[in-house]
Amino acid sequence: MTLSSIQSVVGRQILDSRGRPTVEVDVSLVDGSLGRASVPSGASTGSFEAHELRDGDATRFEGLGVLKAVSNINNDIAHAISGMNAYDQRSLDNFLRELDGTPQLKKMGANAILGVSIAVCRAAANSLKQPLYQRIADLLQNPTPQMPRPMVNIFSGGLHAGRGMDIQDFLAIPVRAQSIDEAIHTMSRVRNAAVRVCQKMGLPTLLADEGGLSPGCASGKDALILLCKAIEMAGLTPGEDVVIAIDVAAAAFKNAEGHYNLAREGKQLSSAQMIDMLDAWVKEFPLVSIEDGLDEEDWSGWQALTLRLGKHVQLVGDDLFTTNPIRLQKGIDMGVANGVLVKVNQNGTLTGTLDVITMAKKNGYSTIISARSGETEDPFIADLAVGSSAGQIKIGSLRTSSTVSKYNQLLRIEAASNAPYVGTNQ
Ligand code: 2PG
Ligand code: MG
Repeated sequence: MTLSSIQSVVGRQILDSRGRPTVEVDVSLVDGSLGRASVPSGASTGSFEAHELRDGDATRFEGLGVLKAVSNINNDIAHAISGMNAYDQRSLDNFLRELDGTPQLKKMGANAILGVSIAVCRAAANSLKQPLYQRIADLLQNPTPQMPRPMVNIFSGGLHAGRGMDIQDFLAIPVRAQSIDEAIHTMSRVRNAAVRVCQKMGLPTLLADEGGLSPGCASGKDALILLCKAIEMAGLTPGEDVVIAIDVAAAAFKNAEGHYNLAREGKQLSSAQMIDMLDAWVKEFPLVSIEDGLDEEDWSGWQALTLRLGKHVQLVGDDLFTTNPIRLQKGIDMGVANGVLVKVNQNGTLTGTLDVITMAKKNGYSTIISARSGETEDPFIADLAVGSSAGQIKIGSLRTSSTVSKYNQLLRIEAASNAPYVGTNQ
């Protein structure tokens, strides 16, 4: 036992931003340092994500309880990692994977393992009297932490808004801003103007799962027009001050016959027709980033999409890669996509996530640290984005405390650190 040894591990069930149960973990070290972490949860999940262990007891929280995962933390995991050195994150994460013994962490639950992994990282940062982002930078041997550029959800559809629109996310990216503070202000202007545009057009302004609006546009093109209007109404120029990203989340509407079923539009498209549609949007709008433009198993479609648009558009794999090194390697080998969405709970451990970021960067893929549509007030991903110099972060909209907690953490880090904003000189 040394001062940085793990002394206690306590898991509990708390609620996420959708009011569903999730895991929270407290880790304490011999020197008295504490680390707390809670685990996010997706709605449009990729099939190859690490396994979220749910109780399945229909009498409690509609089967979504996480008491089994909590019990795994408080018994097997707490017992097994007691006395381990919290400074050795890689050994700890490897050990947790071995303890589980399944590739998708089905036995302990990725929610159990991830909660412990992040709580240990925080406890170690506290023990070392380091900001969390600096601890992450040290784990990556990254000498230059950097503030990320945010992509901010303005309009939602898909599984985040009762399928009110076929395409899941319409996001704004501030390209003129020179600091996170200015970037957030620019996005706040767009978000507020979006409300005014919707009100003017008689469209609903109630919040979707990630704090964006769900105007229920009949087509993706209509939503892009609406977003450009919001940017203009904010007194900003689309394409100059603010550009656009979308998350198609195509796996959520690919049907059993292999067609992309745009139900709101009443259209069934082939892979090639989807690519034509996305290409047309890129030509007509300042659309610079497309996530999950095709299904997670449509590898040949992805190759064609990358050949067509990959030179000048960021093509991001989320459900496609699921923050999984094997899937990312396949994408690299096949020339598929040029960006990776990074979600800690898709991978299951912090070290595994950092390894995916390293692999992406080595191969020239951009990295976007992303929240899930079910979040807690834990701002961990803000520190992860800065410490890994990921370049970009996707958090949701500028509403609700689970989302705003991350933006606020970025503001705190910017105010207290020398980390330059992405794209500014270092
Ligand atoms: C996504 C995320 C966030 P979810 O698809 O990128 O928008 O959603 O957490 O539901 O997978
Ligand atoms: Mg996505």
